[in-house]
Amino acid sequence: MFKKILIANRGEIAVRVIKACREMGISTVAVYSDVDRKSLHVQMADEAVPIGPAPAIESYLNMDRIIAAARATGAEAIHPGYGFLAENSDFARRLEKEKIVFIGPNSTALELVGDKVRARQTMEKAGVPIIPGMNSIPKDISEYEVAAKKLGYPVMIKASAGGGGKGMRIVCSEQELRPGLEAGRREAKSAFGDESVYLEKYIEEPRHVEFQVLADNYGNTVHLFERECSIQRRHQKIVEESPSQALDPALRAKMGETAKKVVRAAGYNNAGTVEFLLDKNKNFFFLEVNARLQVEHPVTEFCTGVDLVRQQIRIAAGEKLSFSQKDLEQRGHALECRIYAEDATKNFLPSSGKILFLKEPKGPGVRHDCGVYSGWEVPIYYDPILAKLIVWAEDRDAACDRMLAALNDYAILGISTSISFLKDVVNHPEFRAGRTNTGFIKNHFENWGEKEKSEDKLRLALAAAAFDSINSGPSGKKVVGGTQKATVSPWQTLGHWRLGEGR
Ligand code: MV4
Repeated sequence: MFKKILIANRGEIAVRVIKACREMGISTVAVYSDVDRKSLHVQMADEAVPIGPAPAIESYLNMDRIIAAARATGAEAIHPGYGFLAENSDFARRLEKEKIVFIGPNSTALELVGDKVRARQTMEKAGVPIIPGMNSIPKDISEYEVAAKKLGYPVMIKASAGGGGKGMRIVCSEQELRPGLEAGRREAKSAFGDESVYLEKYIEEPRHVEFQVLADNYGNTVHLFERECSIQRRHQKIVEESPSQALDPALRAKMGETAKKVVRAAGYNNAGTVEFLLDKNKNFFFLEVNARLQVEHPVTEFCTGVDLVRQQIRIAAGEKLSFSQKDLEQRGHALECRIYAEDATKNFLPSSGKILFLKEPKGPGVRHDCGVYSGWEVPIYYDPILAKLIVWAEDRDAACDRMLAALNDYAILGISTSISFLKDVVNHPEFRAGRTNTGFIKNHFENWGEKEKSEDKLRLALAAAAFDSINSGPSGKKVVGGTQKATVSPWQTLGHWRLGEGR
């Protein structure tokens, strides 16, 4: 086993990896940019190395600086977290040459799954269902026209080097195809440095269901069931859960076996996620492989009891999987809400500034994966995720109740967060009924920000009144024996008030 690991990331995921290392008796090296000098991951690691200025391209994406930091500290392996260099096959290949272990898949598999068209070819050959569409990049526009006509409109333009929704567009008619392709190519060229685009049949309001997989270096492969991630806004996931309401045991087994087939066909190892789209008739199609530990991995950890980061590290150290498929089962129901520093009433604009107060929810079945602390300043340079709130309960209804109670018990002051928006999502009757698909936010929360803004003034007035009544005795609570109890800060007894979100 490794003695020392460098974590090439920041925020809640760096903290998550550090915690796994501590449990395993592995020392940790954090890296940090100039604006992250006081960040939680830096404080928690055994050692910390500065790697450059705030812009990610000069720090967290700077391979030379990160490799130099590993050399200088004697770290034998690097955990990339998610984002940044996590799915960069050049980085994985460089580490292979440098004899530093990349805690992730081998560079060849990483390269294959990063090329969507090649991945489609490979999966089709392996007998994995793929969305009807093109399996090569044509030279001539006329070939796109022929393909689109054959597929039938609407079709979707996707970038071969894309993924996660970047560079996608829907085309509803032949007239839109040419301008769509031109714009799509331009976008792909500037975003990925590769203008290759291809067409797929457009699947309307699908569900996004993904399977967690683990593969060791000896050909042993397991799946750890699914996560449903249909609640998204502009390809940003908001709420994730396991199990999915859309699967029955037979479909789950079939998709799980298909996910393992994907892993084997790609020569993939370590942890990964196989994404599927599920259409209205419950047909499923392979979409892509996410070759990293995902943000939403804790819902799988809750339902299976497997620590995915520990497994990643064990596999990277050359150990065999210590369990097989029959040892795994899904228990109960888990939900995750992503806590973003953003203002839902200002079109979800990122919010930066100092966190003046943080009260984290606690309790049975509540997990808070947090990358921030009270007094810390949120920088503008990176993904605005602050923390994740994950709950587990015996069934979905109980998990929703637990999530709402935890969100109500959660206070972050000084910056705007997505907490109030999340409460309304989890409380929505369609969500409670399990009727989620990728159109959920657009269909039910289009004008949420405007409505929220107008209700805010009323809330402030009510909060002021609550303050007042607290100062004259805890509101709604009997004062025992006629003597007044010590004043309770409203932040300790916080219900569903929202105050001080930077407005
Ligand atoms: C699609 C699709 C419908 N039809 N492909 C989005 C993320 C990326 N991994 C692929 N994605 C999709 N691909 C076809 N042929 C729907 C999505 C999709 C989606 C699309 C619009 C709005 C939200 C979405 C959420 C998940 C998936």
